[in-house]
Amino acid sequence: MKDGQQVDVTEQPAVEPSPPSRCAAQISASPTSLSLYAGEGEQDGAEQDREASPPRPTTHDPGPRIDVVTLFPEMFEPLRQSIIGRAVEQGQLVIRYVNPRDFTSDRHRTVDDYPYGGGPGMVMKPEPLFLAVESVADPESSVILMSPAGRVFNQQIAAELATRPHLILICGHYEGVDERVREHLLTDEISIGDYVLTGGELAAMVIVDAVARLLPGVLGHAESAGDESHSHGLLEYPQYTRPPEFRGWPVPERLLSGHHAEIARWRRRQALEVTAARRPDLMTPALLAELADDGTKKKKRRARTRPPEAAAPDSVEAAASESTPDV
Ligand code: 4G0
Repeated sequence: MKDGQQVDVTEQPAVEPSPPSRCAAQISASPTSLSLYAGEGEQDGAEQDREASPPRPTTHDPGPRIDVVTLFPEMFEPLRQSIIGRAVEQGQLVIRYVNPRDFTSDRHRTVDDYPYGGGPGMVMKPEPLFLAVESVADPESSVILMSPAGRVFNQQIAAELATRPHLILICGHYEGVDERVREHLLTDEISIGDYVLTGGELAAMVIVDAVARLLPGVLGHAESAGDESHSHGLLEYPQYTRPPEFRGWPVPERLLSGHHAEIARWRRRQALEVTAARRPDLMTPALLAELADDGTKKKKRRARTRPPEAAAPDSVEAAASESTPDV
C-alpha cells in the first residue's frame, strides 16, 4: 500500500456517472440524501434553540471535508444527532455521502459480482467504486478503505488524519473489494480493530467521530480534546464529582485539598499505576522508570536508581500487583 500518498485524479479521464444523482453536489442537494453540509438539514427546526453559536458564514473556511463512499448512507443518520452533527451545522467540517450504486450503468445497478477463481461470497466491483471516488477526489484527497486488513486505528492515526484537508472513506461490503481498488485507488487502508463487520460503515463512523473531535472548535472548552486518555500515552486517572461521600465511599482526600500541585502529582501517579496494571503494553521504559520512582524529590534520581532496560520486565510485573487502582 502507498501510505500517505495522495491520489492523482489528473491522470484519470473524467467519467460521467449514470443519470440519477450524478455527483456529490447533487446527491447532497437531493431531499432524500443525508447531507451534513453546513446550513442544510434541520427541516424540523426543533434543534435550533439549543444551538450555542450561529453557523459560520459560508464565505469562511468550511473546514476539512470528509466524503463517505457507502451503499448505505442512511446508516450515518446518528451522526446528525451527535456533537459531530452540531459541528457540521456550524460549518466546522463538511461531511458528504457518495453512493457507488449511483455510478453503475446496468439495469440492476450492480455493485458486486462473483470472485474469479470461485469461492464463497461476493466481491465489490471496481468501476462503481472508482467512479464514486473520482467524482469527489482532488490531488489533496486521502483515499482510505475501511477493512480488517488495514493498519489498526489509534489516537495517533486520528491526529494524523485530522491534519488532512480531504478524507474519502470507502465502506466495503460482502467478502471484500476487487484488488485493483487497493492497488490503484487507495492511499491508506485502516481497520478499527481485529474483528469483522458486515460492512465498513460502523468503522467509518468511528473514524469520523475520532477525527472530527480533534478539529479546532468542534468540542467546547469543557469537553476539549488533548488531556484525556491516550493523548499523552497513559490511561485516565480516576475522576470524582460530588458528593464527597456516596454510600459511605469517600472521594480521595487529596482531591478535596485544593492543593493543585499535589493533586497533579496524585493524578499522574494514578494514571501510571492504572496503565501499568491494565495496559502494560503501553508502558515505555521512560514511564516504567517514572513508575518505579517513589516520588521523594531528588533531582535526576531516575538515572541513578536503576537502568531502565534492566528495570523494564520486572517493573511491569511489579506494577501490575503493587497497587490496585481506584476504578
Ligand atoms: C473490506 C472494516 C471491507 C474487506 C470493514 C470486509 C471490519 C472492519 C469489509 C472485508 C469490515 C474493521 C475481507 C471481510 C467490510 N469489517 N475491523 N467489513 N473482508 O475495521
